[in-house]
Amino acid sequence: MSKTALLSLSLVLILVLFGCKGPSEPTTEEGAEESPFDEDIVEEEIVEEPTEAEPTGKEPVPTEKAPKKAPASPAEPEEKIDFTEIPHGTAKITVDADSSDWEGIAPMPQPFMDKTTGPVKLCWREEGLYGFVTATDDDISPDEERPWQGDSFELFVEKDFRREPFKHYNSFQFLFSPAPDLEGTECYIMSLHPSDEPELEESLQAAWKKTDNGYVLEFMIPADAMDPAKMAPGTRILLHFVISNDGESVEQFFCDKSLDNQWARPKTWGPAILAK
Ligand SMILES: [Ca+2]
Ligand SMILES: [Ca+2]
Repeated sequence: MSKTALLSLSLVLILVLFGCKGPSEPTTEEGAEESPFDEDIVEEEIVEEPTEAEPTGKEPVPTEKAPKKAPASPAEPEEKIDFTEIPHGTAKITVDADSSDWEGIAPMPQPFMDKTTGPVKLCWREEGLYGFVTATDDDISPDEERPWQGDSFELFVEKDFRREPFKHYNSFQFLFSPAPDLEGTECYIMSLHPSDEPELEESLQAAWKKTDNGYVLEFMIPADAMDPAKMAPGTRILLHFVISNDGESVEQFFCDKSLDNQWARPKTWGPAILAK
């Protein structure tokens, strides 16, 4: 073999070897580009799995414990109210100005006058609210049109115990006056309230009688006229009463009628409760 022939053969071998290596490199590069993308997907899948599993495993535990952990909210302390008791009249009462059916019933206190007892008795029965008033008055002179300006007994009742600052459809003013001009024990009777209910006024009963130093007056307000205050133990009302002599308040239960129009402000009247 000549030298020229050997060189040619060597060149051919070199070209063949070079030609085989050249195209193989890019395929490995392409594979290297894909691998990081695949790893990301795997990582995401691994991360997602525990986050979904954790809450589902813990959820039942707190929902079971929650009611036990939540303590009963402490009840708000009720406002302390001093109620004056209106006794229950166990014996039948006849509205006739005779006090014999009141012997077992104690007189009402009069906190406004710092008196634990006074000339007014009240009691309740299923049929209504009763009262017996013993007034000292040496000259009986009622005012039929404006009883509060003459000799009279006024009873103020807020029947729903809302303790409103101003009079409303359930705040009532009942007025009873001795009536020397009328026959027998007949009285002047008036009912003042925001709504006009003449049948209510007609349902009120009263009787009076002169005494040595004044008069006595007995009355009854029927249960229907006291509605929504039920004639039952525990019923709460606001109450005020006044005995007037010639328009001047001489006996008062809970506030001063002549001051700041308190006669028209239930909130200034006294809390009272029907006793057992
Ligand atoms: Ca009687
Ligand atoms: Ca008088």
